[in-house]
Amino acid sequence: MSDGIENTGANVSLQRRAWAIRRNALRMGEVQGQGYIGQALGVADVLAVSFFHALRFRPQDPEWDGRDRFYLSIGHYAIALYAALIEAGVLPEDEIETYGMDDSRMPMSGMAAYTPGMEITGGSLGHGLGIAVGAGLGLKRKANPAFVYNMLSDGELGEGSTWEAVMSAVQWELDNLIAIVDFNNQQADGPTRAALATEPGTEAAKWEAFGWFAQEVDGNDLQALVRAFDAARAHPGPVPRVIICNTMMCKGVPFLETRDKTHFIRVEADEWAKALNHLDAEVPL
Ligand SMILES: Cc1ncc(C[n+]2csc(CCOP(=O)(O)OP(=O)(O)O)c2C)c(N)n1
Ligand SMILES: [Mg+2]
Repeated sequence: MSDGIENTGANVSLQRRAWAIRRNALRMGEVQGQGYIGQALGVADVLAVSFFHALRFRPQDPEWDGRDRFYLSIGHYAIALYAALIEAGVLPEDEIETYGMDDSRMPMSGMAAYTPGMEITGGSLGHGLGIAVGAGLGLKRKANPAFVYNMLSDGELGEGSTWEAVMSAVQWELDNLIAIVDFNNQQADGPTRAALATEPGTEAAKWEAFGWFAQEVDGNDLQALVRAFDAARAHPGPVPRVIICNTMMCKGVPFLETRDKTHFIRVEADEWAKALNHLDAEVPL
């Protein structure tokens, strides 16, 4: 491999990567009997494309200076990122059984100091994009060509600090910044649009109005995601880029997809096996 192209996805399909991410997340959820499983299942396709198509990184050297940064704003999505980092070989699979336990490297809310590949501590929502703006600016000043990806949630669009970061990124012409919004239309107490709508206009139009190159895609369609991630990286203008990913909470496990409250799920002991069996019934090549 040439220097820098370090993602390991060449011979494994993205379908298989997404399947493995869902499976790893379910196994972690089972350790605690509960967790942010709906988010992990929903965003698995976005993470598969991020880690196994878009990002340049070295699994054995997570702090390589040339890596693309992946900043997870949403600390409660840590289970999803661990699932991807395990599949990427940054974290070992046998640590799944420590998930959420004392002294684990995989606490339930993401902590940068604990976990290789967890670049920021994102539990207090609304700060990830601002941190990414600072990192993007720093990389440019050091002439480091790496990109900064920030995964944030639709709930974070209700935070004023997110929109300060949106404006700053344009001011600083951060063409190395790619925001990924997991728009599952859910937040802690119900539908996002009911809590604080970021419309009028489509979500993409809002970001465009601020000067971003914006795309809106089905976040559970791997091919659409590949196209959007490629276009985000290749866009020629001196502007930051956003991909708004419309995802479905609990995607891939039908009996969870239809649950009413999915922000934090408690799953009965026998249902974990049911969920895993459902995934295992059809293993993508
Ligand atoms: C600044 C801040 N306010 C409130 C919370 C509590 N909180 C944790 S997750 C969450 C929901 C945020 O929306 P979103 O991330 O879209 O939720 P999800 O899609 O995961 O249900 C809230 C309000 C927090 N972590 N940080
Ligand atoms: Mg949400």
